[in-house]
Formats: sequence, C-alpha cells, structure tokens
Amino acid sequence: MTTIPLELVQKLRVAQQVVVLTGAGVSAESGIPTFRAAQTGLWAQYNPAELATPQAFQKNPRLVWEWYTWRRELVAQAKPNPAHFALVQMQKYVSQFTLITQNVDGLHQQAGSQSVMELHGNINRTKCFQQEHLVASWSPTEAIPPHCPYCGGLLRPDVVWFGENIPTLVFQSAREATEQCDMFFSIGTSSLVYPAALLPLIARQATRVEINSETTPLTSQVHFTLRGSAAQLLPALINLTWATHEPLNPIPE
Ligand code: BV8
Repeated sequence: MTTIPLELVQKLRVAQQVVVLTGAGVSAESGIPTFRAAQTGLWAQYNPAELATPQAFQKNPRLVWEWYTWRRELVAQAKPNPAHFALVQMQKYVSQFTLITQNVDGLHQQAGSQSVMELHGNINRTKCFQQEHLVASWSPTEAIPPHCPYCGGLLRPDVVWFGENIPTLVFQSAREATEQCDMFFSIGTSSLVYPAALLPLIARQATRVEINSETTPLTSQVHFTLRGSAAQLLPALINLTWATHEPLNPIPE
C-alpha cells in the first residue's frame, strides 16, 4: 500500500471545505463490479455503456429492465465497506463536507453519510419512462418491465443514462461546492464520464487528491496521488489525520 504524505495529512487537518467525488471503485470492495470491469456471467457479452441508454431501453425494454434487476439484487446483498465508513468519519471532522457520488447503489447513505449528492440517480428508485412518475411499488405482473400505475408507461430505474442530463439542481450544487472548496478528493473513479469528470478540473483553487488503484486521466492534474485500495487508504488517512482529535460535527451513530 502506498505511503500517505505528511503534507497531505497536515492540509486535510486544517481544511475547512472538503469535497469528495466517488465512483464505482469505492463500492468495488462491497462486491459490486465496477462499471468498466467485465460484467459477470449472463451479462458478460454486454457493454454497460450500451445498455445504460434510453435508446437501449426503447429498443429492448425487457433486456434493460432485467439487467437492472440483476444489478439491484447485487446491490441488495452488498454492505458498505471501510471506504464508505471512512467518509462518514471524515464528514464529522470537516466543518463543510460535501459528498458527491456517481454511484447508484446507495451505499454511502447506508453507511451513514448525510446529504449525499447522487449525480447519476439511484438504482433502488423506479420511475416511468414516459412521464417520470416515481413509483415505489406496483402490483405483481407478468409484464417485464412492469407498467406505471399512474400513466401505464413502462417502468425504468431512476438512474441517469448516457445521453440524459444530470439532475440540474444536483449538478449545480455539486459545482458550487467544488468552486468553493479548499480540498477536492476524487476516489475510485476512472474520470471518464462527464460532466462528473469535469468537477475536479473546476476545483482549480483546491488541493486535489486522487485515490485509485490505477492511473487515470486525472492523475496528472492532482497534487497528491494515493495509489491503492480506497477501503484501505481512506481509513488510514482518517486515522493519521484525526485519531487524536474530537469530531467537530458528531453525526448520530
Ligand atoms: C450528459 C448511471 C448532457 C447508469 C452512469 C454522446 C452523446 C451524449 C452524451 C455524450 C456523448 N459522448 C460523451 C457524452 C457524455 C457522456 C459521457 O461522459 N460518456 C463517456 C462514456 C465518454 N455523459 C453523459 O451522457 C451524461 N449526460 O452528458 O448530459 C447531454 C445530454 C444529451 C446529449 C449530450 C449531452 C450522463 C452520464 C451518466 C451515465 N450514467 N450511471 C447506471 O449505472 O446504469 S455512469 C456510470 O459510469 C456509473 O455511474 C459510474 O459511476 C460511472 C463512471 O464510472 P466510474 O464510477 O468511474 O467507474 P469505472 O468502472 O469507470 O472506474 C472505477 C475506477 O475505480 C477505476 O479507475 C478503478 O481503477 C478504480 N478502482 C477499482 N477498485 C478500486 C478502485 N479505486 C480504489 N479502490 C478500489 N478498491
């Protein structure tokens, strides 16, 4: 595991506004395959970026619905890992902390993070394709996908597909926090999907840190690179920075 520079610890200890952007690499050690890792089993022959589009859904709604059903079952079995819990801790020690995620698995909230900004939606929420009615439940049906109880449209996951806009207010809040922060962490993301990948580039004024098991297009743009597993590096960073400090904002356990 890479060493954690003392200068990074010292900067984090005095940081007032910290923004963290996470990607699928943070959930990898919860057993959820990252977006670019080969899909397993039945889904190995599909490219996620080709399934996660409105066009794919319109062309084959059953296939796309079943892909998400498979992923929802993976997410249901997954538990937050030490990377998620370390970010809950970080939120307690930083006076203004913003967590922005590209992940759709809800594990940050499950771990206890507050006010998570979900850029790409949440796989556990369902809406209708036609009129975006949010649908919490639907009567048992043979139809795959099921139909919206309000308008009869086809149900789909409430995630942002490629070619769809990020929820405007969410991205605006994420952008504002990024423009004001003094430290920006990019954790477990390949930095290939936009506009999320723009955020670290907007944080020109901040000390930028990347935590990733591999190099990404962002690596050359950051001040500190921690090469390795987020589930190992984040707890180590939190411990080095605040082990002897009282939390500023204790979040109820
Ligand atoms: C948009 C939800 C405006 C769905 C996702 C042509 C037409 C239209 C748009 C575009 C276009 N060309 C480009 C675009 C823009 C497009 C885009 O960016 N495409 C890419 C492929 C180039 N973006 C969009 O379409 C966005 N909307 O632009 O709207 C617009 C509208 C209309 C027309 C034009 C423009 C919407 C993008 C949102 C897509 N939805 N998810 C679902 O999940 O099913 S994105 C999807 O990829 C996931 O959310 C995922 O999080 C995200 C990014 O991937 P990562 O999280 O980074 O995961 P990845 O597997 O890639 O990498 C994991 C990383 O972790 C790796 O670096 C690995 O090394 C590291 N790692 C692994 N294990 C660990 C680890 N690190 C640390 N520890 C470990 N243990």
